[in-house]
Amino acid sequence: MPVPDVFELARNGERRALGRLLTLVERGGVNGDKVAEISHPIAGSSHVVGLTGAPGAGKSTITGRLAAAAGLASESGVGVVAIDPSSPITGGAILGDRIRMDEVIDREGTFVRSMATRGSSGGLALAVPGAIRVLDAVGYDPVIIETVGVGQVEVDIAGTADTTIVVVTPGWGDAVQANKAGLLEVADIFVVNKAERPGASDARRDLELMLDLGAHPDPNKPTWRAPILMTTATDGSGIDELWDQVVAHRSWLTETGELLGRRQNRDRFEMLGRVDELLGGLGRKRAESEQGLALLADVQSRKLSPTAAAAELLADLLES
Ligand SMILES: Nc1nc2c(ncn2[C@@H]2O[C@H](COP(=O)(O)OP(=O)(O)O)[C@@H](O)[C@H]2O)c(=O)[nH]1
Ligand SMILES: [Mg+2]
Repeated sequence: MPVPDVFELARNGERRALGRLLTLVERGGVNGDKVAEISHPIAGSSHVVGLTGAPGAGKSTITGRLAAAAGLASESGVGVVAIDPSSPITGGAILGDRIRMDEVIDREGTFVRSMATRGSSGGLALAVPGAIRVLDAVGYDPVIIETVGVGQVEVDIAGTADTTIVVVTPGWGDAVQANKAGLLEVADIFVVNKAERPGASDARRDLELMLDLGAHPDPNKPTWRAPILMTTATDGSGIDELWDQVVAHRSWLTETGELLGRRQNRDRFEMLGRVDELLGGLGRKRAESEQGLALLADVQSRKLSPTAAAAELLADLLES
């Protein structure tokens, strides 16, 4: 079936059609491009919420709860993208996450998609914005992205989401770890999950101290002080408050014009990412040509440096 027809079905609520579109996005190539071409003009109105934090912090459980809270508040369905860096060997983790989410998610209103690093051409960095765009275009709002912390996967969550939630847990210096990983600067909202455990208020205080130390508000720019929320995702306590803060952050983004700025940045990064991908692809193809192999032989016999060879290859490519 042609891509526009699949897209129409997905817009009419056909979940299998939506699943197909996401698969095309993951695979990349001509059909993936077609999906982007159709979805981009009509996407852009959904709120993209990112959740990040260490494995086991409770991101999936929170995501499920948050999706349920969002589902009550919104007439459009809630889209969830769970990014799992697992290799196929530990692929069970993906299923584990999905089952846990399904326990709390209303199956009708919510669409959950797991994406792994394997199987996507151009990598997740390109596939994830594409998946968000599709969910947005077919009417899911909000779209929630769950991913492990910065530096562990190639997806830059703060560069992808409108609102970034950083999840920490009590007891093992999570706040300090988050700080080291650069998560303090990118967090719009902090969650101390497993708040029923001892040390939860210490974790909160650590975060507050670090936020105070790192705070250098620019008087000429609107500032948002990231709130710190306490949740126990397993029984749902604190989730309504978390959802309220997500909504408040969205309003702040809109009122200050920050939303537009973040999205313009996102478009810019995505376009540049595509430039890298396209040029890289063309260059690698060219490297297989007769001329490319001759250049490689020169590099291997140390007549030519790798950089000089690459420049020569690209110069010819750009001319043709
Ligand atoms: N005690 C407690 N356990 C929790 C809480 N939230 C999640 N968990 C458990 O922590 C484990 C990891 O949760 P999961 O949502 O998969 O974490 P993720 O790896 O960050 O996605 C699971 O066994 C959850 O049931 C909580 O608030 N309190
Ligand atoms: Mg998870």
